[in-house]
Amino acid sequence: MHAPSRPDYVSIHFTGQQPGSYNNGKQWRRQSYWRKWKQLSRLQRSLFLFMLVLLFICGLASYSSVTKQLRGFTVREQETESNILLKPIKPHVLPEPVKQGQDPLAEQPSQRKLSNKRGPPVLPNRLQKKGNASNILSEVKAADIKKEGEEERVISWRGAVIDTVQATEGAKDGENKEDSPGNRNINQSKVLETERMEAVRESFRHAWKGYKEYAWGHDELRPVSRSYSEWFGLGLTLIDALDTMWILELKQEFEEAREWVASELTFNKNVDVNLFETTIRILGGLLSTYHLTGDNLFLDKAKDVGSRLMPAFNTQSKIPYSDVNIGKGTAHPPRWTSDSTVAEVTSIQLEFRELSRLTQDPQYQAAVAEVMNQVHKLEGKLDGLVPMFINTNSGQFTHQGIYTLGARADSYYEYLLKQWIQGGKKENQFLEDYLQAIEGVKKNLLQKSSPNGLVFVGELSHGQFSPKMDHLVCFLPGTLALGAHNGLPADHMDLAKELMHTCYQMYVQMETGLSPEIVHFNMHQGSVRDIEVKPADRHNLLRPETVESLFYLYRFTKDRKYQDWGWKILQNFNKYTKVSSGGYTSINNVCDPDYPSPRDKMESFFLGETLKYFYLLFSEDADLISLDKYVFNTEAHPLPIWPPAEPQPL
Ligand code: DMJ
Repeated sequence: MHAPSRPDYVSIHFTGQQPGSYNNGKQWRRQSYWRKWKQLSRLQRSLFLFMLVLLFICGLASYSSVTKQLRGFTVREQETESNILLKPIKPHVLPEPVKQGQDPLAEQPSQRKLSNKRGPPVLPNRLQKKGNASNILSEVKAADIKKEGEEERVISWRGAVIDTVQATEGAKDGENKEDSPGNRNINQSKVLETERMEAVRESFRHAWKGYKEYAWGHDELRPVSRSYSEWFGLGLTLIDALDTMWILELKQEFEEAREWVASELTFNKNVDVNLFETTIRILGGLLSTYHLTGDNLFLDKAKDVGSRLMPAFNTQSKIPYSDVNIGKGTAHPPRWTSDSTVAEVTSIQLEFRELSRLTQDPQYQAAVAEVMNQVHKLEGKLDGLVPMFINTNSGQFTHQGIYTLGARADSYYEYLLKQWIQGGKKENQFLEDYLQAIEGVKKNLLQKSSPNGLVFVGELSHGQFSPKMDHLVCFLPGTLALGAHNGLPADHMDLAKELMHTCYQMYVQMETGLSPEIVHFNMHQGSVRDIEVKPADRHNLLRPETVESLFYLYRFTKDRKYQDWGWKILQNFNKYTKVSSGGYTSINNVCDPDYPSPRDKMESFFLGETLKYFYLLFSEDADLISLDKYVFNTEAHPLPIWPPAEPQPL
C-alpha cells in the first residue's frame, strides 16, 4: 500500500515567507494567500470554510445570550430539566444593615422620637391633623353640590382646584416637579416604555406557554410538575387572563382563549364555588372582557354565571353564604362555621351592580346593596373599621375586636370608594363610610417603624396594637391615590406616597427583592432593621397589590421612580419565580436567593392582575384604561364608570 496522495486529516499550514522572497507589498501578499489557498485540497478548503461558519454562528449565539441577560432575563431557559428550579444568575446582596441615625432610604420620612413607654408610640401630627371624617365629608359634599351652570370643583391633592367630573389623569407634561432620580428625557422614556411593556408581554407569553401546555382549560398551572390544579373546574386562569391579553394586544392568545370560552366553558356543573372568588375573577373577568371587546359571548357567559351565584343570598339575614353549588342552585357556609368573611360579602358589589345595569334586571344590584346597607348600620365597628367576620344567620359581626386592612377585611374599604366612583359619585353613604374608615386607619392602625420611620398599617386585637402588615394591605396606597384623584383630601395622597414607599421597602429589603406575604415592623428604639419576617410568612404568591398601587401612583403623579420600582420587581419575579418550561411559580422563601423553594403554583391573579398592572404601569398612555372612565374591580378587571344619564343607583 502506498500512502494516499491526499491526507485524510486537516493540515493548514501558516508557513513563514521563503527566504529571499520578502515583499511587503499588499499585492504580493494577496497573491501569496490566494496561491496557498489554491494549493489546499478541496476537503481542506471545505473544512476551513466550515470552521469559519461555525465560529460565526457561535459568535452570534453568545452575543444574543449576552444581550438577553442584559435585558434582565434569566439564563434558566438554557438549564437542564433537572435544575429548572429558579437558580438566580447572581445572588441578591442584602444592603448593609442600617445604622441608627443614618438616612439610607430615598424619600425617608422624618424620624420620630420614640417614647420608652410600652405599646405603640403616638404618630406624629402630620398624619393625624387633617380632621375627622364628617368634616371632610362636608367639604366633599359642599364641593359636590353643583349649582346650575357651575363646575364641580374641590381642592385636589395637588393643591390646585380641579374639576371633579373631568378629574384630570395624571400630571401634564412638565408638571412633575419632583426631583426624582427616575426623571429622564422624552426619548429615553419612549425607549424604556417600549422595552418594559414588551418585557411584560414576554412574561405573559411565558406564563401562558406553561398554562397552555400543561393546564389548558383548568384552573391553575402547576409549572414545576408541569400539571395543573383544580379549584372550581372553570378554567379560572384562562378567564382571569382574558382582558389582560386584550389590553396587552396578544391577539392570537386571546383568540384561542375565546374559542375555549365559546366551545368548552359551561357553568352547568355540579360544583361548589366560592361566591367572592367566582365573582371577582370570573364574573368580573367576563364583564370587563365584554366591555373591552363588545363581544356578546362574554356578556352571555357573565349573565349565566351571575344568575347561578344568586342562591348564595338566600339566607336568613341576606348576608350571603360563602359557597354556592352553581349546578344545583344550593348554597352553604363553610363546613366549620356559619360565618362569612366581611371582605368577601362586601367586595362583590361592583360586579353585581354592573350586571344589573347591563341586563336591566335589578335583582343583582338589590342583593348586594342590601349587604352594604346592613354592614353600614352594624354595631361593632371601630371608627369605621370593620371586624373580619359576619354571621349569615344573625347578620351581626362575629369575632369582634380585631381590626386589619389585610386579609378578610381589605377589599371592604376598596369597594366603598370604588362603588362611589362607579355610580358617578352620588352615593354618599359609601363615601361617608370610606372617609370615616380612613380616619379610623390613621387613628388606630398607622405607625412608624424604627430606625427608618417607615409608615405602615398594623393591626389591632382587642385594644392591643400589632405591627403586623400583610402584603395585601399594599392595595391601600393605590386606593388612597384614587380617592385623592377623585377630589378627596390631599393628605390621602400624602399617606398614599408614604405607604407606597413602605410597600416597596417590603420588596427591596428582602434578599430576593420580592416581598413576603406578611411582615412585622420593628418599633423599638435601637432596632437595626425596620422589617422582620417570620419563617412562616416568607412566601410570595406572585401577588399584585404593590404593583397595582405603583400603577395608580404613577398615573397620578407621573413620578418615574414608581415605574423604576416596578421594573425592579418585575426583574426579580423573572429571576426567582420563572420556570424554564413555562409559567411562574409562587415561592416559599423570599429570604433565600439561592433556593427560594418553589411552591409549584401559578395563581390566576398573576395573569389577571400582576402582569396587567405592570403593563399599565409602564405605559405612558393614560387613555389605556382611563381611570376617569373605568374602575378596576379587586381582581383588576376594569368596569365602566356609569355615565351620568344611566339609571340611578338604588
Ligand atoms: C386577588 O384575588 C384579589 O386582589 C383579592 O382582592 C385579594 N387577593 C388576590 C390577590 O392577592
